[in-house]
Amino acid sequence: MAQFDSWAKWELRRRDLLRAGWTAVGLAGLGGTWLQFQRQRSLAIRVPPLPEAPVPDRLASPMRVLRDFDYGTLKRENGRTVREFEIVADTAPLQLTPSVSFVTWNYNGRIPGPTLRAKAGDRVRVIFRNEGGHSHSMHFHGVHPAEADGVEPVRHGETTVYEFDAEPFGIHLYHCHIAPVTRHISKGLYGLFIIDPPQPRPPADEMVLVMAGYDLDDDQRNDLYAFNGVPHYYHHHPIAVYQHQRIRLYVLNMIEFDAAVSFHLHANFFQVYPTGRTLTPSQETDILTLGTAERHILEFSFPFTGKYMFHPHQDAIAEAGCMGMFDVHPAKAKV
Ligand SMILES: [Cu+2]
Repeated sequence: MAQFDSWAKWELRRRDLLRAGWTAVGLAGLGGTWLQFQRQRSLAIRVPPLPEAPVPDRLASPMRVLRDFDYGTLKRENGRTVREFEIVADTAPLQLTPSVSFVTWNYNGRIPGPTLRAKAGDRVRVIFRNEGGHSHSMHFHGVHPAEADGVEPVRHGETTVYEFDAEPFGIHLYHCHIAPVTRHISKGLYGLFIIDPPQPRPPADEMVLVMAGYDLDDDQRNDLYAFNGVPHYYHHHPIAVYQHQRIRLYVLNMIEFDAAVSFHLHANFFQVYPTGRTLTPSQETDILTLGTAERHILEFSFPFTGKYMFHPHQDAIAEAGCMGMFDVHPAKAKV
């Protein structure tokens, strides 16, 4: 359980830091109330301990990425709640398979980048520093003025600030927008940007699944694929969940070079909240097709225990790394 212990300590440290930051800026009654509410809600959800598994690389840690949400540092300015995020672009090698090392471009030393999370109407301030060796940027999806659109290059060694209101609620993304954009994205410069609705969604075991591809030889075709950065990871290290408990997936297709892929869940059906823009589902299905940058919220629970695959139904893509499994434990089991 060494990995879980260290992860749990890391998570506790993160919460301590959040709590400390909270007190420091005196946020009682402000956006902090919402954060506190989110935390209390999450206590109603039981999350199985992470399975014992080696961390494949310090750059990518799919089990940590899975349930990690960055709420930023809360500040109060001119009567408004501001969420401040610090993002650094960097370059680093990532071990994709035992025999394949790939030079990534990444945000905050991880792929995908941090899952940034705000509440609709918050002011969002992103302090972006480029240490990557090439020009990069952060382009956010959502509604904002032109100056916050993130299409201007930020040169190596420079810092820029993107500031805008978090609108509209839903599941969005950010990515580098420097040409050739496909290359900057497929090297690893992307992440999720979740804007929660004013009335929070019901409690659930919330997870992030970002599909991506790797073009190893610059021929504009992907050679490997992955959920949350590392090919085949959740296939070899299934995600433990509890039977009968609501699961909420934030799913993003960030695969370049392939026009579209699907997301298919075995032995179950899920409810779809398109782009997270609704509070009621639009359909129930077991397969959903997503173009590049398309993303949706999916909700379901498992009626039976056991192991169940999830993957694109483009099976060559699944077999090249975009494959995962849920391991469903009995509702009252002590895992
Ligand atoms: Cu870039």
